[in-house]
Amino acid sequence: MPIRNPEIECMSREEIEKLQSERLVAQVARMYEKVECFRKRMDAKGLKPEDIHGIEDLHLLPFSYKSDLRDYYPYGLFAEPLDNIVRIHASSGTTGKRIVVGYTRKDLDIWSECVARMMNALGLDNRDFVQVSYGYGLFTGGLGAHGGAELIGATVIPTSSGNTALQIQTMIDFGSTALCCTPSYAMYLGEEVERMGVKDQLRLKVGIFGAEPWSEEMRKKIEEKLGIKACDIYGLSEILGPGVSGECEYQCGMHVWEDHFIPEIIDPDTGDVLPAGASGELVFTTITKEGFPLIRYRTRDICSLNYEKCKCGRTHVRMNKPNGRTDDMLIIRGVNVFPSQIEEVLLKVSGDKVTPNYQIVLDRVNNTDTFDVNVEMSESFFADDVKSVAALEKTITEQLRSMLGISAKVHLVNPNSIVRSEGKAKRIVDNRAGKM
Ligand code: DLL
Repeated sequence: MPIRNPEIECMSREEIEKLQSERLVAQVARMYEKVECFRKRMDAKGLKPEDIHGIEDLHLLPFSYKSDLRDYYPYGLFAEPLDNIVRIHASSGTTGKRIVVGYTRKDLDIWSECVARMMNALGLDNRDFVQVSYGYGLFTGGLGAHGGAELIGATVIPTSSGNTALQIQTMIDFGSTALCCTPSYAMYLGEEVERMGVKDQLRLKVGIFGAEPWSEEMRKKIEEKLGIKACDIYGLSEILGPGVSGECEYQCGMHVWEDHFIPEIIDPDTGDVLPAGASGELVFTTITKEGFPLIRYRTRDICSLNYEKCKCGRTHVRMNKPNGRTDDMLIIRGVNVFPSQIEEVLLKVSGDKVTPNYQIVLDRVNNTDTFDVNVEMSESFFADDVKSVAALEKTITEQLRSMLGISAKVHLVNPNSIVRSEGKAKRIVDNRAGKM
């Protein structure tokens, strides 16, 4: 498959490190001047920008965290005046407040370039029809994939998510050759295609799926059902959205675009950098971002890095599929959910009608996540009539939907019916393992 930018994508390790060092030094100096949170952390460590000479000094720099985005909400971490910010995206925070990021024009161009590299790596070009079925909006999936597809000159079909029958009709009528969506939605589309018996009417050849963990078994099933090559794409709102890394045609790890992002793997407990190949928490430093740069951002995703040269000829390091997190963030139907957000809704909505005993039950039925929230009623409310119970369930359901952007089935259950734990409360029952 053609390589979009061989001079960059196939650089030697020495060249990559030289470029990263130059960019890191410049980024640190710039952020020290412009971002108060970063300057304070550097000062607390007794560090000045002059102490950073290259990537060999990366480990000296302070970490940054998701909580920083909450503490400096909404624009406090931006490194450019708002006049230069041309786009905002947002994602779930650990509380009701979302995390907010901003892009300059140049940031958007780099983002599109990162996605375009992957699309080209999968053989897509201006003859292709790319159906973008990730959600468009504050979520980065839709507009992120869109920018890359336009840059390679493909014809973009921006269907956004939902309306499955219309998605399939669009694929058939418009001749979509590539599909971008979450893997669970791809699986669902595959099943519907099978049920409708229209697989032979599809022209799809490639799928670009990410935003949530998925297994090799799931990959095989999607490939079979849709008759495509299914490839993994990774990203997070804080760093870039989709395209921080992506698979090439060999599907053996996602190339991290190292001219823009420096990945590290650390021990989540000690913060120590782990040797190449070890599994630990993934940390990113953005070395070209203008609007919302981050140094040593703790992603909470667990994975490892592989520095061996890939069969495709690209030298940029490959990360394996993230296989867990160091925090309690759940990804339900592609949407990030923190149990603390659910707790916040329950406290706000219910007064003394419910107890703080609740349980989130997740499962996977027909390849779609089910999401149930069981909440114990208080003794006094339990005595009330069925109508008021139904009304409260409805209110909690609506509030959760407005907080999280997805629907949960809320069940008010009898007092003392949720099993008590002797240690930490077991708030989450996740039965999805092995069903992906
Ligand atoms: O999910 C960005 C994205 C959109 C990536 C479309 C790929 C495709 P957030 O909503 O901020 O951003 O969620 C980021 O999702 O920290 C991971 O835990 C998880 N995640 C993203 N991609 C993958 C993947 C987007 N390919 C969080 N495999 C990240 C496993 C993934 N987990």
